Amino acid sequence: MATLSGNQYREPYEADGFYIASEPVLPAEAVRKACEGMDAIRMGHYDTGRPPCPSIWNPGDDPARLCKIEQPQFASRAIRELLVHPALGELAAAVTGGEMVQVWWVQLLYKPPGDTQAPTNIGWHQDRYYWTVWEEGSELFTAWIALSDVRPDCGPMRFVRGSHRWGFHRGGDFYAQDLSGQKETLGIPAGSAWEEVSAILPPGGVSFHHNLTFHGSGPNESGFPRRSLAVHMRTRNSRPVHNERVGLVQYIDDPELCPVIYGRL
Ligand SMILES: O=C(O)CCC(=O)C(=O)O
Repeated sequence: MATLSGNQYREPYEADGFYIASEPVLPAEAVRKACEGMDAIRMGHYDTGRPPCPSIWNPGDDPARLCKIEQPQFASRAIRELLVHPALGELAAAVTGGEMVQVWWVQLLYKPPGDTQAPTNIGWHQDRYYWTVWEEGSELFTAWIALSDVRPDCGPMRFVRGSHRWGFHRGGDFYAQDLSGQKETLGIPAGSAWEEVSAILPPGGVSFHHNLTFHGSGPNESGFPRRSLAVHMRTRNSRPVHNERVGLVQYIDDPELCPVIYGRL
């Protein structure tokens, strides 16, 4: 059903646990507007009239810390529009082979630059650890949209190649700051190689990763903010535990907030 043909998208995703689209997928104008939406949310201005979900970073908090805001599409029209751009859904379907793709949770991530003591690293983790509201085996993945130029010195996300085949480990921690120390505690399967691949992306570029792929990121030494949206998606092969609408899945029946961006539910 995917309109982007061929296995060039799906094969690397299945082999490596990630796919990096290093050419812009989303148009510059839509990305520019989403950046304005991001700035507005960071200042507490919501053009939809609705705030994002409770978040670890709130307007007025230390600008030197990593800013993570939950469900920014609740609060910004431009971010909503970016998520439903057809190119994103088509690529997500091509990468995962999904006949249906739905956005079910979004995180705004703004990693400030600077040689600062404030925590801006993102520790090694598997997203599945945080997604216990979904039944085991659910097809869940993340599209990470770059809203700024994500160069090697910006603290890009780093994927561990093939780690989606290592099973589920409980040792990951999004908030860990010592990435090299943490790596030693993760219990990598014997005989497996730890190979990190940086997701270098232009504005509008997108990477996709499997829910078991280990990933993390270091400091932003570029002098300008690293801006992105982590867009958590699912295919039809997914189901909330007991089919209940609680926690992270509580909004999935609302197509305005959790749009189906490819196929039909
Ligand atoms: O932005 C990062 O460096 C990591 C984001 C992340 O953990 C995710 O998208 O799942």
